[in-house]
Amino acid sequence: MDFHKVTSSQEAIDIEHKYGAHNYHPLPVVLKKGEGVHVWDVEGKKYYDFLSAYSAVNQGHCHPRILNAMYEQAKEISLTSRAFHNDKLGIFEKYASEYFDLDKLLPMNTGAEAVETAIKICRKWAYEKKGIEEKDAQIIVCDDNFHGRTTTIISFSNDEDARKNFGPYTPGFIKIPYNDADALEKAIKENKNIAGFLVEPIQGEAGVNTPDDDFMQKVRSICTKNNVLLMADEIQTGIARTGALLASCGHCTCQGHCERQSTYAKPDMLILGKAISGGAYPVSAVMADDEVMSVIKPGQHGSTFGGNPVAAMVAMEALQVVKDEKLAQNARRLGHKFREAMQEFIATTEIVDHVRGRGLLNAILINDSEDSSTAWDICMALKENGLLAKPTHGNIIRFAPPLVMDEEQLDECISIITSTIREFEEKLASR
Ligand code: IF1
Repeated sequence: MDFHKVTSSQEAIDIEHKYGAHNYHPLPVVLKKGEGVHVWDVEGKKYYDFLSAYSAVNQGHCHPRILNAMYEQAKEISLTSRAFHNDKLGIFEKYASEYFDLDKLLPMNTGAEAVETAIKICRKWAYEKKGIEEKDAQIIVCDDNFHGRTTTIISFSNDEDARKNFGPYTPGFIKIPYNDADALEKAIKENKNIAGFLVEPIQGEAGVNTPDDDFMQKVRSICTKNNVLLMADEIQTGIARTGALLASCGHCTCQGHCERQSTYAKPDMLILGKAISGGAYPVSAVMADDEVMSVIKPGQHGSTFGGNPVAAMVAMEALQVVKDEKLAQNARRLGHKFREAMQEFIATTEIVDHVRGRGLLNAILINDSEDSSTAWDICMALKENGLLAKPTHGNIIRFAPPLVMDEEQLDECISIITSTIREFEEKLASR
């Protein structure tokens, strides 16, 4: 069937505006093709992708091994539902269990579904294993969190855009400041019904809010001491993005010479999504040891697509690519280089306040108010100069290229970013 093909970016934008819900405000660029660190728009203009679909495309666009895994499985059988077994799910579960050193995996599709799954398991564990009275379980979360957009998840968000007029909200959550282990200890001491602590090892949407190096280690020991489940949302920070396999656990693929190995903590529940599939197919998962995962019995949780054979094969190949191509090591090395180069540049400009991040999850803070259009305007100028990035929360620009980037490409991108901001600053000064 020959469906209509758009002949211009503007036509695509117009059709989307007329027939699509307006739940996003994208940069005015229409992408048609992706390969590795590059994407092309409808008119054939080439860009460096510095967002990687919010860290889903860590392995690069259209990775041949991942695409092949998807095609080879899809032409055998794509979906069985869990009413029957399929010949790939168990293989994936075993592969992931050995890869992340946790006994079991519960497969879902989107990140929010995996976060919801973790919340349900945590509550069930609290009632059936910890002995908290049913319906009294409380889960501690952090200010400025982002864990997805379902009704329960936005119930504990403090982002008014994400939660306003979506009530009534789900109860059972207590908020503490991010990067504050003492506040966690205090909240647990003050409430006997604490079931778990849900946390991003680095807060992506909050603007790559990077905690103290020992934050996760501290919360690990507090949770252990108080029999509280540590739930690490690694949907955006996981799969080598921050220069280790996981931002919160020491199982990085550098075989132990990771400079931060000792500060890491292994979560009781590991929540994965996005790059677990290299962005080729929706795959997410919750992983936990038997003591926790055993609370889920047949018929108590599930999903039509969760654990389908295509998801299984795509995820295994995507995870194997991370190891074979040493993406964690590459992200760590190039991330240091990126932040050093940006620090040098920042010393020569008024418009950028600082750079922060780990591995290839970084952000710059623009010296302007949150509601100014400066960050957006800089991203528009970057787009003109062949690099795509998007502001998060007003005056912060997140920089997260695919982890397959090489040094020469990074040097070119650093040059595009610094020259664009320089140009932008000069234009501002001449007004
Ligand atoms: C959007 C943000 C990023 C996530 C973490 C769970 C999820 C996400 C740490 C849910 C998803 C995406 C969602 C997407 C934009 C993007 C995002 F800006 F929304 F906050 F990355 F920072 N935990 N993040 O980052 O996973 O259900 O989307 O598969 O909703 O606009 P999902």
